[in-house]
Amino acid sequence: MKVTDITIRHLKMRLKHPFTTSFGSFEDKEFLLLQATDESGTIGFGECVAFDTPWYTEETVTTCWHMLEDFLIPLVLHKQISHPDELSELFKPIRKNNMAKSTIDGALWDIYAQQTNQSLAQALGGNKEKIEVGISIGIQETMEKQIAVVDQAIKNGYKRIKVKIKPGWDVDLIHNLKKHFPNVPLMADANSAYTLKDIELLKKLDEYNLMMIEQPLATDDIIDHAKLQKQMKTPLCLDESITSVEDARKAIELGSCGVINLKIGRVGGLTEAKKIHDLCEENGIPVWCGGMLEAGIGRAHNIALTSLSNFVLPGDTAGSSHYWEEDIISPEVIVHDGYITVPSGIGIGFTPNDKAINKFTLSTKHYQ
Ligand code: OSB
Ligand code: MG
Repeated sequence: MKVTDITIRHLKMRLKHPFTTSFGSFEDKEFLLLQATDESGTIGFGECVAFDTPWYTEETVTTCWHMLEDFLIPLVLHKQISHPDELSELFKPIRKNNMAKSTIDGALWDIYAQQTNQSLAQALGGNKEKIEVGISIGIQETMEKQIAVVDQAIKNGYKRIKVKIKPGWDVDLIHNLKKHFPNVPLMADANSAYTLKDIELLKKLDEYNLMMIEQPLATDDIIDHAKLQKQMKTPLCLDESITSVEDARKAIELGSCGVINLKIGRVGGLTEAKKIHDLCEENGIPVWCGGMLEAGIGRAHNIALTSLSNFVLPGDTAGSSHYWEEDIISPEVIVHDGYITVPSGIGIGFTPNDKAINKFTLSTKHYQ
């Protein structure tokens, strides 16, 4: 393939419910949508998962647009590329900026799948017909509200419940949830809100038989996580700390975690995500697919990735209607009894909804 045209759109979509984590709240999702056309006219889409604030990682909508426009798009336009894996070599001179890189990687994997007449899931080597779905629930204003929201999610059939914790909203929360829902697969995500000074508090969580505790310590740490893991029986799951297959290798070697949350954007694209998946599989580390409050294109890519064999735990890719009044793909992502069917149509298996995309677009720019 040879990409001849790229369009970047900046979209803003209102979340149905604000989403609150230990680091802040989201009411809207602003993001970039990249459309790449190759010389034969095949069109692929990539969704940039970066937020408009640098709270989760350092990248934002604006830094991604800058990296794409000034560095990444010029490396790709009019180049002969036979497989999206080649992007890792092309992008090597550019440090980090994984979410920006992943935006192009996603569009090229979409084109590649279409040109080889496969679904994106097949192109990636996935073999599941359906995937198990969990849900990530933000911090609520009161315990009553939190219990009610968890109750509703269980009734909606989600296969595991993840709640967000932060100092002052942790042991008591988990205690209450376990009391109300003793048999529900439950986990907690701290988004780096603690340090090793909190070890006694974190060890209290060991009593509750959580499936795992996600990213309790610093965003770039694997050393302290290894120390903590040695003192806890609950598996730790790394999210923010894993940005590459090298990070994953080191974390596994050190014993920093028992589980890895894989996010395509955080690791720089589907090619790197596959490498991490394979490494974890070889080492007996289960993975699951994390979420970035994606709109439909990003959601479709997550579903395709989750069809790989070592995604053995339910992920955070919930249905479109959990987040949006209207999504930007047709059909929307639907959850049935806690499962999403992996589409078998070629490419991502969902059609971008031009009308919805236009409605949510704030600005557009073309590159040739
Ligand atoms: O840490 O996984 C996270 C949302 C925003 C930023 C970070 C995270 C999350 C989620 C929500 O947990 C996942 C989703 O529903 O898309
Ligand atoms: Mg997380």
